[in-house]
Amino acid sequence: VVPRFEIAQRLAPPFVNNAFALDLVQGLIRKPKQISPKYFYDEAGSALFERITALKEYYPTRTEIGILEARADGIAACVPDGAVLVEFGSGSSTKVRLLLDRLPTLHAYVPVDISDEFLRSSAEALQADYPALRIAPVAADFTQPFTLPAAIAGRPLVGFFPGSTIGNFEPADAAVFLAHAGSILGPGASMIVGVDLVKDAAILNAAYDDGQGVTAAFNLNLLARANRELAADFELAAFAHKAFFNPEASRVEMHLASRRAQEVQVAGVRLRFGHDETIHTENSYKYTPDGFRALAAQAGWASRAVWTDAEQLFSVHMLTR
Ligand code: AVJ
Repeated sequence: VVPRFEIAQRLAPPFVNNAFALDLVQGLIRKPKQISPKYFYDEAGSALFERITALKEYYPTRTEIGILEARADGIAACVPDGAVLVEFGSGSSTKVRLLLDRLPTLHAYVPVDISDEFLRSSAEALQADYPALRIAPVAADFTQPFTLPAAIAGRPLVGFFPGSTIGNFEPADAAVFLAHAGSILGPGASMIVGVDLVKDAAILNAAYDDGQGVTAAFNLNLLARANRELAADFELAAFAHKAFFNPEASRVEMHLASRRAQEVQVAGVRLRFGHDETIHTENSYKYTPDGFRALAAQAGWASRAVWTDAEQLFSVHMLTR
C-alpha cells in the first residue's frame, strides 16, 4: 500500500485534500484494485440505491420492513418504557417510523448521520409526523466515537442499525463496530440489527445483478462520480458490472471489470487497466442466525431474540448487554 502522503503528492493541485481522490487513486494503484463502497452514495448513487430497494430481485428492504411490521409486538416488548432510540446512520429516517408507530412511550429518538443537512431536513419531516416525539439529531460519523445528548442521561438506550449495513464491514470490523456501539450505548442497552441471511446463490446473484441493470448503473456510478468530481475520464461502456456470491467468504462481491486494456486519468494521475482487470467495489456479507449471534457475542452482546421471515431471507436481531 502506497502511503497517503505519497499519493497526495501525485494528485493534481485541486485534489490534494480530496478524500475520494486519495482513496480512489490509492485503491487503483493496489493489486487487486479496490475502493470503499461508501463512495457509491452521492446524490445520483443514493437515488439509484432507492430504485434498487424497489426491484423485484432485491428482497432485503421489503423483507426487513415486513419483519419489523409483523414482529412489532415482540420488538416493542423488548424496549423499556421511557427508552431512547439511537439510530446509527439514520439517512431519511424511513424504517424507524415502523418502530415509532409501535413505541408510544419512547422518550426520544436520536438519529446519527454524517450528513448534517440531510439529518436536519429528515428530523424536520419526522417531527411534523410525530409532534410529541423528542428528536435530538447528532451529526457524526457513526463508526467514530461521538457523544450522546446530555439530556438523555440515565434513560434506557436502544440502538437501531437496519438494512444489513453491517454486511458492508469485514466480519472483524463488524465486531469492532458492534463493540463501539456497545460502548456508546453503555451497560444495560439493547440494539436492533437488520442482517441479511445466507441463502441460495441464485437468489443472491439476481438481487445484485437485476434484469433492468439498476445495480449495474449503481456500481458504474462510482466511475461516473469520479468523472464528475475528480476530472477523471472513465469510459463507462469500457467497464462491466460483475456481482456474485462467494460461498467460501459468505459474501456477495461486486466488481467493475475493464472490458479491454486501457489507461484512465483520475485527479491528474494516469492509471493502467489490463483486459478483464477488476476493481473490487463492494462486499455484502451474509450471516446465519447463529453466525451473527457468535459475532455479536465477541463484541459483548447477548442475543435476546432473532426474527426472520417465513422464507428465511432476512433476520432482525435483538441484542442486549
Ligand atoms: C446498503 C449495503 C445493505 O449490500 O445489499 C445493494 C448495498 N449493493 N445492491 C447491500 C447494495 C448492491 C446494500 N447495503
